[in-house]
Amino acid sequence: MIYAMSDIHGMYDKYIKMLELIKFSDADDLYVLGDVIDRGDKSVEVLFDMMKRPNVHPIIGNHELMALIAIYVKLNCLTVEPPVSEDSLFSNWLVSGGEATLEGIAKLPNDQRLVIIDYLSEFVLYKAVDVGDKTFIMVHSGFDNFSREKKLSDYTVNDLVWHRPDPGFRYFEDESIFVVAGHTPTWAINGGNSIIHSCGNILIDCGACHEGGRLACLCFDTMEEFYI
Ligand SMILES: [Mn+2]
Repeated sequence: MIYAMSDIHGMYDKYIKMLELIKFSDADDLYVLGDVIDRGDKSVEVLFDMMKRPNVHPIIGNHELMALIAIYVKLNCLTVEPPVSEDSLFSNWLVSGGEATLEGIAKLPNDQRLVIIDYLSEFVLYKAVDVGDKTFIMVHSGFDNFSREKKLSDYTVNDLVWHRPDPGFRYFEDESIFVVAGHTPTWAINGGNSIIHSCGNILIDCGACHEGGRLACLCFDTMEEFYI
């Protein structure tokens, strides 16, 4: 079976309970649509579990992007031009929930810190899978600057991780193509905490790290929805 979940946000216990609920096995694949880290206090634990499973496939979210830029700038691997300062990048990540993640990373021995940074660097921008007669395009937030004429590879990382969706907007004419995204919690769209299906959009961030929110998981083979 092929599954997707999103916006785990350091909620390790919910993530593990979900793997148990779906009886996740070596024969399955799980796509994680970004924002694995920040806000919750067990981001490092989630990342270490994901990386030991070759059938868990991470896609980048804005929180991984913020973390990577902040960390690379601190490590002098990346320079930034004014008016963006090193400090503002770092504090921006920290106030966006990065503090808990940084604390988790800081507790690790040096070699393990690098393992985390390497793993975050491997997150891909998007992924498309065919299941039966449907195609699921998975991306953290949806598509900014969308055009039906563009190829998926034409979008920048910022187009893919910061977009706020319009659930009434159909991206692709072909109704067998679905865009699966997280990033915007469902409570901010319709006040609910269940997966939203609308005009070829499937929005699966049900607010795992928010009060009253849930971690959602969707099975593409059966379209069954799971919640913790
Ligand atoms: Mn996000």
